[in-house]
Amino acid sequence: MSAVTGLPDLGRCRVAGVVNVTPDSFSDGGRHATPEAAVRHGLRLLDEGADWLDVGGESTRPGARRVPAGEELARVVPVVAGLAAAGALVSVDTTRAAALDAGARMVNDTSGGEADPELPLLVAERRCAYVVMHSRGPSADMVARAAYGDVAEEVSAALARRLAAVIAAGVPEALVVLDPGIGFAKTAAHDWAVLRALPRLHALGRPLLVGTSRKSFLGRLLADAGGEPRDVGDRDDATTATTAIAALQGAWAVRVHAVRAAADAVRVAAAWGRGAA
Ligand code: PMM
Repeated sequence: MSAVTGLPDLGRCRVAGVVNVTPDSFSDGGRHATPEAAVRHGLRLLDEGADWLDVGGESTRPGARRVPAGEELARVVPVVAGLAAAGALVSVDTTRAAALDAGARMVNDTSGGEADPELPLLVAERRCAYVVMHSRGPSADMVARAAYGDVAEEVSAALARRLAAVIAAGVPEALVVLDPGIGFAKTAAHDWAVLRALPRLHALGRPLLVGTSRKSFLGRLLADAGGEPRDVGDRDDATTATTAIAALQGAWAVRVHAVRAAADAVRVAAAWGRGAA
C-alpha cells in the first residue's frame, strides 16, 4: 500500500471519526451544534480509537444547499482549533481554503479539487495530506448525475483525472489519498458496484479512503418488509461490516460515525491479513 507523506504507517486500515458541525447532515445533523459539544464529541471518538477526526461544517447530503463561507468557517474553526490544541490529527471536510488556518493537517475535499480551485493550490503550498473524493457536481444536483455505464471504470478514470489535475496544481502525489465517494452522485447499485471494485482502484497507485458510514445504500439493503429504509441511526452494525470489507480489500482508511466498532473491525481485518494477532 502506498504511504502518505507525514503520516506514520499503522500496519492497518485507519479510522477517521466524523465530527459534523452542520445543522443538517443526514446522519447526525444538529447533534453537535455548538463548538464545545463538537470538541467533546471529537475527544470521545479519539478515546474510542479514532486515528484522526474529520471536521465538517457543510452538509454534503444530496440536495443540500451550500452554506455561505463565513458561516461555515464560524462553525468549523473553533472545533478544529479545540481538537488540534488537544493534539488530535484533524482533517477539514470542506471546499473552502481558510479552514486550514485553524490547525487542520489534512484536507478532505468531497469535490476532488473541483469546487474551489484555490484549495489544491493551498494544499500544494502547505504540503498537507489531501483526500480527493469522486463526485459529480455540487450536492444540489448530484442525484440527477448518477448515470454510468461501468461505474467502477468511470469512477476510476475520473479519479485518475482528478489526481492528475491536483498534481498539475502542485500537490505532491505522495500527499494524495483517493476516495470513490460512496453515495455521491451514485445510486445504491452504483455504491455496491464501487465497493466490490475496490481492488481495481488500487491500480491508481494511491491509498484509498472509503466512506460508507450510515449511508443510504445500507438503509435500502436493510429495508423493512414494507420497503421502508432502515433508520439512519440504526445502520452502524452494517457499517461495521462494510468497514471490515473495505479493510480486507486494502483500504487505507474508513470514515465513520461509530468509531469503537470500526476500530475493532480494522484490527480484526489486519490480524486476519497477517494470519496472526
Ligand atoms: N461522506 C460524507 C461527507 N464527507 N468525505 C469523504 N472523503 N468520503 C465520504 O464518503 C464522505 C465525506 C457524507 O457523510 P456525512 O454527512 O455523514 O458526514
